[in-house]
Amino acid sequence: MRTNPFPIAWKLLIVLATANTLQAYPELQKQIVKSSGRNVNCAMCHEHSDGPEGTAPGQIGHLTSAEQAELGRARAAFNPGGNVKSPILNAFGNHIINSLGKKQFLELKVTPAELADKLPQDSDLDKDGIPDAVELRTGTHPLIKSDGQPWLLFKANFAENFTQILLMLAATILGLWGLRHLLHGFDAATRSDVCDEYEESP
Ligand SMILES: [Ca+2]
Repeated sequence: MRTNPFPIAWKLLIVLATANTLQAYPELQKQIVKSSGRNVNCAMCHEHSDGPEGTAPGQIGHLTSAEQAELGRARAAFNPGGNVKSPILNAFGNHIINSLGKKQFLELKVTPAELADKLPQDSDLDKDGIPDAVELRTGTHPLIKSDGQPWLLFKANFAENFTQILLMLAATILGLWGLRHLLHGFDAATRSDVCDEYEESP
C-alpha cells in the first residue's frame, strides 16, 4: 500500500496556503472557453481534471514529500528554462512554466488572451501537427493526438501524407489509363473477329 508521510493537518494547511494563488488561475480557463467556444476544464494543464486542490492523485493533498519538494521548485521557477516538473501539472502545464517562467505566467493572468502568443509557436507536444499554442487558442487538448479542430487535423494529416497521396493518385490514373487501353484492345480484337467471320461467310 502507498504511504503518504504528510499528516492530514499538514495537507490542509498546504491547500489553504496556496488557495489564493490557485483561485486566480481560472481566468485562463475562462479565456479559452470564451475564445474557442469549447468546454475546457483544468485537465488541459493539470494532472487532475478538478485542478490542484484536493487529496486525489495529482492533487496537492496526495503528494509525497519528494513531490512536495518538486512542487516547491516549480513554484520558485520565476524565470524561463527552469526545467521543473511540477507533480500537479501535466506535460503542457509544465511546458508553460518552463517556457515562460512563473513570473511572466502570473503577469499574464490579467491578459490571458496573450498566453498563446507568448508560448513557443513550433512546439507540438502530442505530435498531431497542430502547435500547442494553436490548440490553446482553439480549446483542444495539446496532449491528446486525436483532439484537434477537424479542419486543422485534416490539413496536418494531408501535409504529413502528401507523398503517399500523390503516389496513390498517380497509380490510380495510370491504372485507369491502362484499363482504358486494354478495353480498346479487346474491342478492336472483337471487331476484327467479326469482320473475318463476315468475309469468310459465302
Ligand atoms: Ca498538438
